This record gives sequence, structure tokens and C-alpha cells, in this order.
Amino acid sequence: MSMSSAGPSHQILKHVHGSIGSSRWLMGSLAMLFLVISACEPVGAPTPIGALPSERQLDWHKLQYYAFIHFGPNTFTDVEWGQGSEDPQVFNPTEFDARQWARVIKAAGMEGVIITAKHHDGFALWPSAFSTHTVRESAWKEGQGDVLRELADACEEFGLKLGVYLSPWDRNHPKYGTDEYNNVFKSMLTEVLTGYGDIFEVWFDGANGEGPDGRKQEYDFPGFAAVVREHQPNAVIFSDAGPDIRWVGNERGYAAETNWSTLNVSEFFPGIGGVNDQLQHGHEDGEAWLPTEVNTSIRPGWFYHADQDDKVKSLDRLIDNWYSSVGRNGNFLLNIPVDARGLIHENDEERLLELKAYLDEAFAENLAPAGNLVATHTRSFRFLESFVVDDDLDTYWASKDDALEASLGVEFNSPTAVNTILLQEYIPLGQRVTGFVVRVLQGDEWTEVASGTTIGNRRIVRWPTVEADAISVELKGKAALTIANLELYKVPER
Ligand code: FUL
Repeated sequence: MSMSSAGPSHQILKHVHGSIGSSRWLMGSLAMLFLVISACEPVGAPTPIGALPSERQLDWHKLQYYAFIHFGPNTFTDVEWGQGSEDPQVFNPTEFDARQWARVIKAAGMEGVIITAKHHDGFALWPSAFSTHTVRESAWKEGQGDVLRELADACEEFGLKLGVYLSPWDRNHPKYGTDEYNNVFKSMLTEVLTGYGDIFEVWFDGANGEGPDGRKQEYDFPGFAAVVREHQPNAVIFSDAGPDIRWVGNERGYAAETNWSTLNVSEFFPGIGGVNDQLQHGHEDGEAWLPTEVNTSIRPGWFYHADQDDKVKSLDRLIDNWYSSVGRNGNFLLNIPVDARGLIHENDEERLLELKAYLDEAFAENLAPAGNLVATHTRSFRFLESFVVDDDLDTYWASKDDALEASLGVEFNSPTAVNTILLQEYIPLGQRVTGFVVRVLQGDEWTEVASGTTIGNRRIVRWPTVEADAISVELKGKAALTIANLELYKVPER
């Protein structure tokens, strides 16, 4: 490979590459020298900056893609927002099979499922002792069924995480709009958090409309969160304002390219309107760590409607949503409306499996580890550039404190077709990168192929395929840079 051309990144690579001698003796001596020099340097980790993720948030950041299920009386009455006055007998799936859901969700490569245990109509998918509008009052299994129980069992069998959506807005409950309702809601929450095993996420919708007789309710969100913390301390809580995970500000399935995991949360509350743009981007230097979850539906509606059977999103659209969520510092929550039989519809299943096949092919081979990793410099031997390809997110490359710009590169042994990079910061120390430029070396020429702003937990960028001799990423940040993972792929071009 020719390494003689001009260009800043190239000089960087050349410099670093050139320091790796050919003889073993030289290599050994250099390594010794490196260790001695490194031992004289401060080798500590960079100082954390700004808001930091909690342990439960870090666990959540390891996820990527999971299912949302909207199911309830609306599935049978063909509406999106039930009135709450529906006869509970309408809820009567004819072929209900939670194992089919779990099988499809698992085969789709998803890691878990969040179900509407109670939507705005107030109908509970479990036989709650605090309501008379539940599966117990339905025609299904003559009132003996429990959707949550069957789903929890199926999740355990198939190795899926279970989450619950409980709408505080309740258009049925007789106590809604009175002081007692917040306690009713906490009791119902307690039932689902104590009776169905581990819950990984609790999803609070911000909608706050009128209940029976036009009554309004002020929700005790801090009290609801306290119930979650008491019974499921590892579960993350989602809402417009967290406290753990934030809405991404749209339901189309897109995070913004600039996406800070931090937000000035004291200005926010669940159900706040008119801040979608801020939710989409977050706030640089925001006061709390509050990363984005990107929710959208595989169909136009959240609930099943037979006339949408031919309106399942295209594979290209789902691929775009996947890159625009998982690849833009978010997790992807894709809704699959279970149908009136109580099954995931064949059309949705087919599309989910197509997406899985695409992702399997696209990410089958990480091209980075086979190359030679280089960097403008490393902080010390505890933060080597090779740590970005070691499959361990707890080890990372870091720059020195005074180096707010640095480059990482991969030199291939022979020209390699590449069109995608995946980057991950070491987020336990905060989100630091403010900009990056990706360049490829072809012969003597360095060409910019991609650029971006934030990285955070995970950023994926694609460009038209090039045969590259080497690739470099120039990074800029607001404090010493940390990169825990760098992957390179040739994904199918569509
Ligand atoms: C919204 C709700 O009003 C919709 O019905 C749906 O559940 C969606 C995911 O959240 O706020």
C-alpha cells in the first residue's frame, strides 16, 4: 500500500504506521520503550464530563431493537383511541397465541417486547383487582385469560425481555379525575410489576385527556416512578421527560443526526407539547442523561386494522428507520399490531424476517479487526487503539486531555470494499464527540466519504462502496476523546 500522499489524516497514519518497525527486535525494543514512557505518563482514565448514564441506562444502551405491541378492545372495534365505554365482551381473540408473537419477535432479531397492558380506554390486559374493565370481564376464555401472564411465560421461554405500557390517561375508570385515581394507578402498576417477573422498561405515555364525564386528572408521575423503582429497580422508565429514557419527538422512526443523550430535563414533563425538535436533538451539556428511544409502527396505525394489511412499511423504509434509530444514538421500538385473531399477521411477519435477513447479511463481517489499527496518539497503554476492535465495550481508546482532535484509522492488508462505519463512544464517561470526518485512502488519494456531529452510544454512517487501502476517522470533542468500538462493513447497497 502506498502511504506517500499528502493529507492530514494520511500523515497521521503514515506517522503511526511508520513507527511500527519490521524486525522483531525493533518491535520488542519499541514496545519496551513504549511501556517505560507510558509508565511515566498519567495513565488514568479521562475525567467524566457532564451528565452520566446510570447502571440501568447503561444496560438499556446495550439493547438495539425490540417490539411494541398494541392490543386491546381497539383491535376489535377498529379504532385507535377507544372511548372506555366499549363493552369488554368485544375483546375476544379467536386464536390467541403469545408464543407465536414471541417466536416471530425472536426470529426477527428483536430483544424484547413492550405491550400496552392498559391503553387510554382503560381496559387491562390482566385481571386487575382495581378495575372492572379487564380481560376478566371479556368474552375471551370466558374471563379466565391473562394476556400478560401468557406473554410473560412466552418471553421467558424464548429469551425475550418484557416491558409494559400503562397509560395514566384512563377513559373508563370511575375514579379518574379524583384524588384517589393516582393511588388506583399505582396499585395497578404494582400488580404488573410484581406478578410477571422481570420488567425491563415501563412506558408512560404523556397523553392526558378527559376521563368519564369530562373529568381531568393531574398525574403523580414522581409517585409512579417511585413505585417502579421499588418493585423493579433495574427497569428503565420512558416518557417525554424520562427519568431514564426520552421520546425522540416524532413517531416516524427517525432520530436526528445530531443527537445528544443529555437534556435540560427540569424544563420538561411527560405530555409537554411543542418541544419535539428539542427531544429529537437533546441538549448539548444538558443536565441529565436521557437518551432517545425511537418508536414507530410497522403499519400506519398503532392498533390492528384489517384495511391496513396491505400498508405494511416497505423493507427499504424499515431499513431506513433501523439506521436512523440504532445508528443515530437511539434504540428502535417497532410496533407490530396484533390482529383480531390474537396473532402477528403474516404480512408483518414476512417483512420483519426480510429486515432480519438484510441485517444478518449487512453485519455478517466486521472488516476492521483484520486491518492494522492506527491512531494519532493514545492516552497511554491502558487506552490503546486496538481496544476499539476487541469486542469489549469496557475497554476503549482515549486521547490525551489536551488533544481534543485526534484520528483513528484502519489500514487494510489489501484493497477492501467498504461503505459503512459503526462508532461507539465510551459513554460511562459522558458524551464527548462533537464532530467526525471519515476518509478513505485509494492509492495516493484521501477522499472524504462521510461526516457527522454526535456519536454517543452508537453511530452508523453509510456511503457509496469504495475499494479502500485504508480508512481514517478524524474526531473532535469537548474533552479527551474516547472510542470503545469501531466496526467497518460492506452492507448491501439498495
Ligand atoms: C401515543 C398514544 O396516544 C397512541 O395511541 C400510541 O399508544 C402511541 C405509541 O403513543 O401517545
